[in-house]
Amino acid sequence: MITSPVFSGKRYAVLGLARSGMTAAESLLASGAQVTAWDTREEPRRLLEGRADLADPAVIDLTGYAGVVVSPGVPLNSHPIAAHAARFGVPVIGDIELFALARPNLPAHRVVAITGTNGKSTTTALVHHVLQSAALPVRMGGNIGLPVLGQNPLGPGGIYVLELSSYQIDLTHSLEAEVAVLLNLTPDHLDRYDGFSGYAASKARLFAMQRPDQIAVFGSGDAKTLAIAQREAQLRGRDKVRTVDGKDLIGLQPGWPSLQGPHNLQNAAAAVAIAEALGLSEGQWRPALASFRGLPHRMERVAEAGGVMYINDSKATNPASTAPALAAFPPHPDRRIHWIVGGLPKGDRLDECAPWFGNVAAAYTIGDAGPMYADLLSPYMAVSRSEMMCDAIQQARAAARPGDVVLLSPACASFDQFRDYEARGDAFRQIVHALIEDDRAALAAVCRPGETS
Ligand code: UMA
Ligand code: ADP
Repeated sequence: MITSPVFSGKRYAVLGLARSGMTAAESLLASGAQVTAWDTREEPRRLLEGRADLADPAVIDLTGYAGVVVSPGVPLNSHPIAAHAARFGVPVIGDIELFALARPNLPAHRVVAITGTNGKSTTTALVHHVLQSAALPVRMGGNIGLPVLGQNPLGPGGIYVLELSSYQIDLTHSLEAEVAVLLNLTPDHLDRYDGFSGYAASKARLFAMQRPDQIAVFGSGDAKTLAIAQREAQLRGRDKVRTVDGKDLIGLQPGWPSLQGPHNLQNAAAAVAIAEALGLSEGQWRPALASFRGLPHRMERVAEAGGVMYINDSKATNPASTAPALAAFPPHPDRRIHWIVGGLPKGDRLDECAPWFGNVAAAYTIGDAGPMYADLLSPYMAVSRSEMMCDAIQQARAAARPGDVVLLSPACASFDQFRDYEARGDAFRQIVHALIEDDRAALAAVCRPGETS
């Protein structure tokens, strides 16, 4: 666990006690801070009983508090905590800001901070893999699911690779990342921001926090990202700003089994720029791109049966992240895509996917977005209004011929039918395996009554 003497004797409030909040509370307590903690759920509160004061920071007197540590999942735009803390002049921060404050007391190290609408986890895991393959001391944390304060601190020369969501950046004020990265920007999380511009401005703050001598890396696939890159080049000089398109790596890409598709070219190009900014040579990063083994739920090949490939891309939670999945299988007489799409929609269009509709043999629509997507897609392809994942997979399996691909790439959030994208991907994997193995008990366990045909 990362702790710091700078927190000792100070008073902090912690709102939200899931992964990041609970780790922050534990780190503050271990650092000798006084902690007032709260979660609307009773269960995590109980874990801190006797060690922290249990009270809701949104209603208590915050006089004398050094900060309110808020979890990324607490919507700052609608929750009363922001206005309440402002009344007492107390900063609203997150676990990444605590890490930033702890940095001066850690052994000399560097930080790589990676953000973007899509590709953050893949790029973060890839950079971690590249640095580890070069035998550098490295830790991976942040939005990828591993709170950074829960990591053991590195010795001198270490590198922390952090995946940062816009929510986390909003709660961070002083992170000077030696290398900061923005992969891309497309509309997402619009319930939390004042439009697309508000969301983009949140991401851009990662660079405003850097010192002018630090390196910024940008993807070049969209105008919003390029505009931020241009502004940073004016502010800190072109030699500190790298814009990557991956064209120089196209020839190498066939040798990367887990980095296929144009989106992964962008991720790999960013990873190479980061590696080089950190002083690695081509001899160090090149073999690591080939040995990288992807992450679950991102174009994950879960099974091949009867010549049909089953692919779990549950992490594709918006149309821009589904588009590269459809593009990854160009039309071929012996390979057609059976596309399972839908969930909790982020909008009412699939524009980013439209250029690749020709690659799809049939769509199987599920979840809240199902009826809307069925109407939208039926002029372009055969559509089954499947509603439920079990039915969608069974119908796709029945229609698929050897060589075809059954692809779950929902373009939507998962919360209408599943706990999160991981639960949705796990369900896909379990149903596929149960069907292939003809395991009726396993199938009944995942599919609710009436869901299987
Ligand atoms: N809560 C309250 N009161 C409220 C609202 C919420 O008490 O009014 C409580 C909830 O009961 C919950 C906590 O606050 O216990 C909120 O927790 P959280 O949702 O922030 O969950 P964590 O486990 O701390 O996970 C967070 C990130 N979650 C979100 O951004 C929603 C995780 O990103 C991240 O991996 C983790 O910190 C570690 O850094 C997940 C995510 O979905 C993967 N991120 C979004 C995305 O990738 O699209 C941004
Ligand atoms: P994030 O952590 O930003 O959500 P992931 O690496 O987990 O990103 O990938 C999420 C989804 O986005 C995957 O389904 C993948 O197909 C797609 N994706 C990955 N990288 C990119 C990219 N650079 N551009 C667009 N889509 C991408």
